[in-house]
Amino acid sequence: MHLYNYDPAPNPQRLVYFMKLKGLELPTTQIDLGALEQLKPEYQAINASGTVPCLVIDSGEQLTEVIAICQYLELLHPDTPLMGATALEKAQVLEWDHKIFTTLLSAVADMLRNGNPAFEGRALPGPLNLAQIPALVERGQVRIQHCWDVLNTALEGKDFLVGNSVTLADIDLYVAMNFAGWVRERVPETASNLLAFRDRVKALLD
Ligand SMILES: N[C@@H](CCC(=O)N[C@@H](CS)C(=O)NCC(=O)O)C(=O)O
Repeated sequence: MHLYNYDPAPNPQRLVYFMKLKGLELPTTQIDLGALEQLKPEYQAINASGTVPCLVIDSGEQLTEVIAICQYLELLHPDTPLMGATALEKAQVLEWDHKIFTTLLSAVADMLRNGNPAFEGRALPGPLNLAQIPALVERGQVRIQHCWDVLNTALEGKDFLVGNSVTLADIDLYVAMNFAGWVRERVPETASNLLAFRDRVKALLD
């Protein structure tokens, strides 16, 4: 197995933390997104979508979505389950993973990629050279504020999003909260459950 990743970027970070909690290490090549190595033909021959992470398994097949890579590693290494223990917990981890990806993480990405000149002509990851849409910056801000409310309520009386121990859902939320800092969107002081959650998960992950 070989992993292509870029540890500082948010989606790769979800996987880095997942593997850290599992105690897993894989041979890894860093694809430097800052140097646009993901756009080079050498990497596109490995992963045509030009995104990281990408896990190439021994058969030569690839997995290019964090959720699929985590699921694969969870099944191969079921000790220290990070994707739920019961049928309901497993479904809840997927539910939160999808929700966080499509709401908070996507809103932060919209703000970053549509507002920062570094992403001109590359407003979405991948091979399409799409123009920025400045209105998505303001929309992203509104979406993020809404997410803080929803997540703060979801964490009322709970240490973790699902069950009684840390899961991929918590990793996703922690990474997305830090990613929001990239666009200077801070969790409001009133969102006390969310702030306590961040400290709790940070102590486990960092
Ligand atoms: N669907 C992918 C998303 C991966 C993704 O968007 N990765 C970003 C880094 S956070 C990327 O590769 N960006 C490349 C680019 O901006 O060209 C997943 O969940 O793994």
